[in-house]
Amino acid sequence: MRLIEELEWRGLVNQVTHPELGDRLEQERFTFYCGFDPTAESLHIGNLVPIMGMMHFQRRGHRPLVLVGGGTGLIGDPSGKTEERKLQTRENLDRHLAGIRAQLGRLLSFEGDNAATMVNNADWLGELRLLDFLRDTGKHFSVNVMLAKESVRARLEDRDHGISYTEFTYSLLQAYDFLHLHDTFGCRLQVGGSDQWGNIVAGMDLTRRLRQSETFGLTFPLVTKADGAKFGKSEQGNVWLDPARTSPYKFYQFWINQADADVPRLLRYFTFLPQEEIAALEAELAAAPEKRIAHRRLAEEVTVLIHGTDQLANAVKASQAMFGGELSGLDDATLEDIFSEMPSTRFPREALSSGKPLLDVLVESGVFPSKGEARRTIKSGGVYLNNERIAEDARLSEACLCSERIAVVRKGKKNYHLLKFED
Ligand code: 485
Repeated sequence: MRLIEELEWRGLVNQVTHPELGDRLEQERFTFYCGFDPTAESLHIGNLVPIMGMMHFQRRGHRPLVLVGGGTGLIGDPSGKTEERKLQTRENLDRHLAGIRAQLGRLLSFEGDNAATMVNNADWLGELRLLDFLRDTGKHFSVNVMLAKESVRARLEDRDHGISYTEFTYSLLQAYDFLHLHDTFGCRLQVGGSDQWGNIVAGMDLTRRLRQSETFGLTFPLVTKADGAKFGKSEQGNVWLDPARTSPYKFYQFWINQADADVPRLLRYFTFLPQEEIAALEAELAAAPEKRIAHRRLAEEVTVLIHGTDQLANAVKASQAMFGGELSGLDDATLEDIFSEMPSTRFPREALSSGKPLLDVLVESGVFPSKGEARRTIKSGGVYLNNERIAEDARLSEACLCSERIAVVRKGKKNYHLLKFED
């Protein structure tokens, strides 16, 4: 399958500037670029579609330039935004830049004959002199045309959410980047999300006017869910690629919990699985959705891609723990993460050596309203400590701990309660 056909089959193409781009991508090796502004310290899964897109291009032999917006990040792209952004401080921007550079660095290949190159537009935008810029670049932009662009037009209608001169200038800077990368690296294609269309075309126009060179653009879709909602947020907010912000377990669970109707599309977007394999998973999903085989495969593929195989193994183990699986070997942090939505009670560490009956502990921590009820449920085999059934006469001891400080109580199938023994 040709690259463009694969991208189309996966639903990864929103628009192309030239109908012949697909042919050209088979005949020539392109240097292409995609830009990321350092608006946060980590990328989130909203950025994953363009990253997957870049990876597809690289796998087919094209050369990626990964641009981080150390310059444009100081300005703020108004595309798709309904309000003026707050300016970032330079210190925050530097921190964000370091974070996203590291993440992008792990996803693309920086080796081989189509090795990716990372560039930072602060290196050239920072050198621009205002008068030169206005004369050499600004003169090629028509304010009339700019005002008609979607990103600007939306902001003109509403006085309260207007647009500053600063943000208005953003697309000139991105256009200048394309020109610069064309001159420096022979870059002929820019890719980005559908909100970047206007900026991409602006750069193509500038390069045509100043260099008489033909350049290309391709945009990826914005991912939405079957119910129309924005994709990529959980109830707790963004799903980040940084494991310190969204743990690999939570990340894995995010994919497992997708609606059945979304899974076929997500498999195409976010995995490199071939067509036949995705078709087989879709058939499985239609025949036996309750088995969640396709969901699990999706979660595994994306978790490995972002967090690696060790973290995937942990995430799978943690997920099984929730359903009564083995808990030993999980540490405090993992247990707190898995059971973050469950209640917990703190006890002093000394309680462990007190030999106190577990019955009392279960009442003190509110797992049961009375000893009588606790006793009855234990007798019927419905109370577990670290997922092992407990006896009526069980007592507290160090052996009750599952990890460094935590013992996990379960009542019935899924009612968990953590006991935390602290110094
Ligand atoms: O020369 C460039 C300088 C900056 C940029 C691109 C080229 C960044 C771009 N203006 C932007 O704002 N991108 C967004 C970002 O950085 O978060 C998102 C887009 C999304 C997709 C993604 O970046 O909203 O559609 O392009 C990679």
